[in-house]
Amino acid sequence: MAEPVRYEVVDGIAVATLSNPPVNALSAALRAGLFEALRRAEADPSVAGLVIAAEGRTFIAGADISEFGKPPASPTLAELVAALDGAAKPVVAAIHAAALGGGLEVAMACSWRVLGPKAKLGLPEVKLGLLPGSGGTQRAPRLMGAAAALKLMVSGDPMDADAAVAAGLADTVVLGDLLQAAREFVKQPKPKPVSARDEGLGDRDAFEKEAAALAKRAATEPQIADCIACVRAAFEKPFAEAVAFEREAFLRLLDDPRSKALRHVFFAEREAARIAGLPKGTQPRPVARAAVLGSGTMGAGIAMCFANAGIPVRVIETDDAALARGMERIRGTYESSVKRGSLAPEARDARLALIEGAVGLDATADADMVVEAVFEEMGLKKQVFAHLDRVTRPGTILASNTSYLDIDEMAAATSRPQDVLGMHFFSPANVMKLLEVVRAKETSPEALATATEIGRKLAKVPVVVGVCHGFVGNRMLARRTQQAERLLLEGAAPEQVDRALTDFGFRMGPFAMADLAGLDIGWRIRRATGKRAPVADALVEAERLGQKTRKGYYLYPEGSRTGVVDPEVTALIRRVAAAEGVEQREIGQEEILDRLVLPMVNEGARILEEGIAARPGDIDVVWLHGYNWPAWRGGPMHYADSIGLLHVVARLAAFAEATGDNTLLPADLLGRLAAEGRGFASLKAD
Ligand code: 3H9
Repeated sequence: MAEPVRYEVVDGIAVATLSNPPVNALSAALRAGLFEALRRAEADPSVAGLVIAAEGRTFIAGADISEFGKPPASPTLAELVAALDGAAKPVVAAIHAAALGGGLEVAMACSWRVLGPKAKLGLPEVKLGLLPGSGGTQRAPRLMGAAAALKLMVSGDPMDADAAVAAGLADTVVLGDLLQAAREFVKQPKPKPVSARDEGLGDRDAFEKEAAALAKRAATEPQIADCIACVRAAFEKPFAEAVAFEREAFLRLLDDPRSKALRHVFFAEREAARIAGLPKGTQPRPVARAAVLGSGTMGAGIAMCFANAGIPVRVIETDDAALARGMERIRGTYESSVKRGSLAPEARDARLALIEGAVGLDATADADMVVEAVFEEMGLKKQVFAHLDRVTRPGTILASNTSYLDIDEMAAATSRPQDVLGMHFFSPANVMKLLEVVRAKETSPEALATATEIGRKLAKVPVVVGVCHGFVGNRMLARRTQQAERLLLEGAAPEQVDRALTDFGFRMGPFAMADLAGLDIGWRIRRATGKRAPVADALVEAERLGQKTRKGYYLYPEGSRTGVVDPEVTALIRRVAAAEGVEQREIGQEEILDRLVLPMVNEGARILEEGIAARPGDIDVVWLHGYNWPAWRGGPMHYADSIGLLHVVARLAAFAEATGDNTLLPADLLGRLAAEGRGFASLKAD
């Protein structure tokens, strides 16, 4: 492998050029190379100073996250930063792109920071449940003032070049030759190190005000509380002591399960973006025009996704009246974004100009991709696919937005099953990030690559899944829904069940969610599939359809979207339980949580066994972006690993025995991993 740091001396100035693809993370080799470059520059009497520059799409993306948890290799980042800070000769960071986390900490230990126009400076550690752990909590406050530095750290978002200079974090933006400009800085007298610029901390009251405003986040996110404590230490402790304090906090956070979960999410998201088993060199097809069939809530939302990404899209309906309603729905959604201030009127106009309405399937003839969002009825879907097969060009991607129907059956209605797949958007489609890309038996690698590539262009997180009822997300959700209903029969109250999940970190529990979505939706699906849910069915039969009828699992007083407990529901549940012959009892919160979550994990294990998902991390990504699973819990499969699979197996087996429900028996894969003392994460290495 090429050396990650190239050292050269030109006209008495040393330049260390970093090259550690893909993002110049501060791996042990990069740290050693940079440390050595500094040593050589310091030792060479003919050298006036050192410029640190980098090649590639980032300056330095930060510490190498994949090294966390491994024994530290010398020089550590802390040693490197201390050496830069204490250098006798001037050191200039020539930052052409993003300098993040440890990357910015390296830059802040230099004498000057010279930026190219595309530079971005940020401390994103909080997003990984961490804080800047190499002096960042001490140097940023000395450069930009403590209050502004705290803001930068807790947001985790980077500043652009001009803003960074205006804030004092960097010295100048250079439009021309960045390296040349950095060399000019070396010729200036060396300023005192940033570590000694205590006067830069600014007003303590302003900092305390900023800290007080963060009280709510600090109570639930330990890294926020630690950021505040470390910046406060900058006022109260000598520099070296404050850095040691920061180090201690960093190491504590590194070991916290919440940070481990967030780091798992970081890698799982990136891994999910790689399609398992795709032949090397597979190229996505260009998609210049799209068509969406149906302009109901889903269809309209999907069409907006294309327009938001700048892709012209035709919305197709069966008649003029339905089309007019659909186009009005789209206009209305954009309009409310403009009213809320989240969309500029010009952007609304540009997006609307990309959406065209048409009646009849023949209007798909010039599309490169068609997404059907018609009624969930197999007969209808097959007719639609057969028609699309006749009118669209060869190679056009034919996608179904079905939530649970068999894509293979739809593909069989065409003469080109290789172009057919599922693109399962989540509601509201223009907001939710998840896109399940469903690979059918004969879907071609090109079609799969095209759908995932388009998913990314639409700002979605695409995850490839296989064909089965409900795919990954809804198949697992069905297990949770089943248990939620069953828990009511056994004596848990709806608010108790909801609280188990909101306490866990979800924004809403299953019953508050059902009331929001409307109870009739599930009821209709159960009717069509011959299933029953005694409590949910009884509520619908009592015309309690949720928020839209102001009563469902809860009661919604006039004008309120927050449900209150309704004694009528308590009585209804009791009646239904008696009719079903289920004895009611007191159920604790811990059991409720386990009954809701562990059967999902079990179903996830079956999904892995069947190859419906390629990796446990893919399942986690589905739940994070499709169902708002709390990121700091890492997703259901990571959560199972974190509590231990032996425990999961024991709990499931006990639930199966107590309820007589054999679907709760631990899946083979789960049992095998637990017996071998392994977790789902170990499957990656298989
Ligand atoms: C830190 O610095 C702690 C210190 O304060 C103290 C330490 C003591 N490490 O996102 P992409 C990989 S904490 C290892 O698709 P983009 C990534 O996994 C760190 N690997 O590209 C992927 O690999 P693969 C603070 C990393 O152009 C590949 O690079 N820094 C790291 O869309 C491409 O990534 C951060 O939190 C890393 N630090 O976005 C920044 N970063 O190809 C985290 C990336 O095998 N990184 N990889 O899947 C990012 O936000 C984005 O990656 C970045 C590029 C914006 C840089």
